[in-house]
Amino acid sequence: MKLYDLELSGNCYRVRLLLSLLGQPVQLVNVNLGAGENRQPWFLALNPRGQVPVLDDDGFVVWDTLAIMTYLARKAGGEKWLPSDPKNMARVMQWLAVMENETQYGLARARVIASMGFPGNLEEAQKIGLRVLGILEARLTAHDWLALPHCTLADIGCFPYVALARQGGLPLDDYPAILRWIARIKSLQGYVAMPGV
Ligand SMILES: N[C@@H](CCC(=O)N[C@@H](CS)C(=O)NCC(=O)O)C(=O)O
Repeated sequence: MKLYDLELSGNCYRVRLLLSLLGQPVQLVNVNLGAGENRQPWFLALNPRGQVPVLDDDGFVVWDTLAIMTYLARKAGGEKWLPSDPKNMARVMQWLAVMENETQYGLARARVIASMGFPGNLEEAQKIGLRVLGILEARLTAHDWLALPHCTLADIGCFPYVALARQGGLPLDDYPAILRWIARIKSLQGYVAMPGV
């Protein structure tokens, strides 16, 4: 498998982490966004959105972390990461909706504005970030994992931008349940880190 990747991207990190937890070897191909490689015709042929990550599994090309994680979980993860039982699948999907929305528009956006000089409304992003941290803290105070009694795609999906929240000016000191959950993820067999996590 080949992953078109960027080391500092939390979106790409989700996929690298899942691949490692699944024990799947991968060849990483760094895409230089700063040099506009993602806007070159060869890359747009892989992903018309011009974004990383993109996975190429022996000629099967899929883009977007949600789609890639779904593919990998169902291909190599049995019933563990994204169960096929309707209720348990829905339990995982509702937290993946949080990954797609609040963690992205709150935590991830605050990070790129505060730490990487991207334009945008930091206060607005932090407000959304604080709201999602509150939701996660409440859930994780009562449960070890977000969706099911074990780690699933829901946890791996939400993890990167929560663990990087400090870079968006949102330290996690007041979120003990989130900190315990981060430690739990870090102790999983096959865990790999990224800079800042
Ligand atoms: N929803 C997409 C978001 C991917 C995304 O925003 N990737 C960023 C890097 S973190 C990117 O490639 N940005 C370049 C661009 O949009 O031009 C996913 O989950 O894969």
